[in-house]
Amino acid sequence: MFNKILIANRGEIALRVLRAAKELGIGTVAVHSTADAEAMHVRLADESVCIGPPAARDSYLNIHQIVAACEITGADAIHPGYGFLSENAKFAEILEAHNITFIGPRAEHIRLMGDKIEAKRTARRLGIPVVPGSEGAVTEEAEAKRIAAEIGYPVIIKASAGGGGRGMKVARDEDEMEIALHTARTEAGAAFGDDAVYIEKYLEKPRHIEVQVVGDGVDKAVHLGERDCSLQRRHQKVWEEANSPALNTEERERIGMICAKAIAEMGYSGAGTIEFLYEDGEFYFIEMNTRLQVEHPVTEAITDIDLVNEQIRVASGGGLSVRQDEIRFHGHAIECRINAEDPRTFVPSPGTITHFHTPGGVGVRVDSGCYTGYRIPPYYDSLIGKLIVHGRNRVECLMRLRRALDEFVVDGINTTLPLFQDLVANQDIANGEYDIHWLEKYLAAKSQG
Ligand code: MV4
Repeated sequence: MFNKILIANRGEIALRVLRAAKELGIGTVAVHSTADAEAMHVRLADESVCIGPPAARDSYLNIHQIVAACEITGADAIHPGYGFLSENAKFAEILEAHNITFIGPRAEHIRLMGDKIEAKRTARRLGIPVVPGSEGAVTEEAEAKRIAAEIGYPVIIKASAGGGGRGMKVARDEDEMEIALHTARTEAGAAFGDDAVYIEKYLEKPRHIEVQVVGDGVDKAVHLGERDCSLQRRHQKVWEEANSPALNTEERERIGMICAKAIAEMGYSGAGTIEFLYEDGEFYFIEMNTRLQVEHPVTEAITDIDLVNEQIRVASGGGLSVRQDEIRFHGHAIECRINAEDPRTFVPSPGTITHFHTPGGVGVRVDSGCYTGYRIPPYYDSLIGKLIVHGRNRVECLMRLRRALDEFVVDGINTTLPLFQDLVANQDIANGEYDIHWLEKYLAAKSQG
């Protein structure tokens, strides 16, 4: 096991990793920018190192500073959290060269999944169902039109170096193809320095359902069920739940086993998420994330498995703590992402929290680095905390969520808490009847009055 873990992140996820390390008796090193000197993760860590000015590229993305902090403190492993350096294959390689363990998958798997065309090719080869479309990159208009005619319009053109919604263009008929292909390639080249694009059948009303997996890096892997993350705004998840209200037990086990088998066959190490679009009873692979995700706590709630503990175990060579046949899914969990933003306009709202009171009681978890008097710096994303609620079933979970939201107090700044008050009162949400477009339509209707 490791002696000391350096946490190359900030905010609630730095705290989350710190807690897992502490339970394992492992020492912790926080790194922080000058803007985060007063942050909770810095206070709670055994040691801390200031790694640079506020701008992320000079601090949380500054590989040399982070490696130096590791060498100064004698940390033998780094947990990257999510975002920042968590899916940077180069970073994983540099750490390996310095004999520091990257708590995450091997660089080859990070790189593979970062290339969406290669990721899809790999998924198909491993028996994961994918969206119908081009086999690889498409450059010529004639070829694009031939593929689109074969799979049928509408189609979507995606950047191979994109992901998470960046660099996508829809073509509804052959006339739209020329502009869509040209625009997609030009934008991909400008944004990612790689103009490779691919084509898929455009699914009109899917849900976003993702499967949590953990591999031992050799030949074993488990799935921890799925999360439904369909409620998004501008490709930012807002509300996530496990299980998906759309799936039955048979579908859950079938897609879960397909994913676990594929991950075992790859020899994938650590936690990962396989993302699908789900429509009319069918799963379609779109991407794989090779990191711990923001919404991982809903999976923890329904499985009782500590995902960060598993990541650390696997990275240190200890293998998985559970076999598939030992994993049980119980009850229902929902996560609300509380952002420091205006609940109507979503304009960021940094500043000082004058009063911070979190809900508690049965089935309630709050992951947040905030406290009364904390000043939210304007330099980073606006996530200030996550409210995760668990119940024996979805109805109980929703009741509990309404109660927990009522207890939550964040004064001094705007937050998205009022949005969740609205959502828990909504009939479509109560019925679990929503797709990836539901939230944007709901918000548009609300702003119309
Ligand atoms: C799609 C799609 C429809 N058809 N692919 C957006 C994020 C990226 N991960 C994939 N995305 C989409 N891919 C096909 N073939 C619709 C989306 C999409 C979306 C997906 C998940 C959650 C919210 C979304 C919002 C708009 C579009």
